[in-house]
Amino acid sequence: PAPRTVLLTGAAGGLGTLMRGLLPAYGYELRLLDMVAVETAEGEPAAIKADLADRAALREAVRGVDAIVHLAGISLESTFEKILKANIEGTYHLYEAAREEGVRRIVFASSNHAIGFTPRPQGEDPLIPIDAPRRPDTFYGLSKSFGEDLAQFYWDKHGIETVSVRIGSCFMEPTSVRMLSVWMSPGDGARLFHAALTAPDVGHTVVYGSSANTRLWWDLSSARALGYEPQDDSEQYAEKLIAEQGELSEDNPDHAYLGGHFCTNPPMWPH
Ligand code: NAI
Ligand code: 15L
Repeated sequence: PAPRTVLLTGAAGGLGTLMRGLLPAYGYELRLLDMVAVETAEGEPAAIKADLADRAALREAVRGVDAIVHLAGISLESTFEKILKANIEGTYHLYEAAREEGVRRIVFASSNHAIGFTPRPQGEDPLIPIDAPRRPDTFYGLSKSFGEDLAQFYWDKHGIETVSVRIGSCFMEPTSVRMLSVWMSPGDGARLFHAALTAPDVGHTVVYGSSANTRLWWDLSSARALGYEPQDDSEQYAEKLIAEQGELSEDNPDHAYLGGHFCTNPPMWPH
């Protein structure tokens, strides 16, 4: 049966806030978790305030849910020590809680930065396939690479299914020329998470997470195979962004790779 009760970790964050608004329309009953207080709207359930380091709290949080959408973690570059605790150990703790409580499906927020040092397609180059070798561009990207391996391991060893979504940039609008290629509209994000929650027999499936952008860099076929049908295209923002910022020049090291500026000058998590 399709999952109904879903634990959403990272519910206070940017993507968590967008998905809290959009996923209930698909019939999900969300349980919210974050280490910081979640400012819930009227009608939303009170959130669980817990750190991914708190095994007992995680076990209680996952008890009885049909699936987990795992967004919590450090979402930009940070020190290795902080990434280790939040993203590597934290994701392990969540999978252990899922195993102990019998949760069978997880949607893992991976990132394009797991393959950030992949040269971006230029001109007529083919789209980047989903089985391109991983080339993390940061400790952050390295933690997403670990998360994908962890997901594979929990499928092979414990039969817990995961869809790892290598999200591009999910924000209300694209704000850079690079984002024209990797943008995922919030509406498409919800469509993709819904497909990842409901597609049968996913085992561990890795997909790119973006809209059907005209300037797309990667192959969406593994996402489409789950039933994902993107409805949006960033192209409507192209003229304005290119007028403001100029086209990506091929000799600019910041734009030579899929991960863009994360390869050279990654934005740091503020906490
Ligand atoms: P965000 O930084 O706005 O939100 C992350 C949330 O996780 C925060 O509310 C934070 O309090 C919580 N969190 C951090 N460490 C935690 C811990 N140890 N225990 C419990 N909660 C903790 O990030 P955003 O943009 O909402 O991204 C959500 C997820 O999606 C992240 O895992 C990020 O790496 C991933 N992602 C997001 C992309 C995007 O375009 N927004 C692109 C690629 C990946
Ligand atoms: C990510 O992984 C970050 O979490 C998000 O904030 C964006 O910076 C995104 O990648 C991106 O590549 O634009």
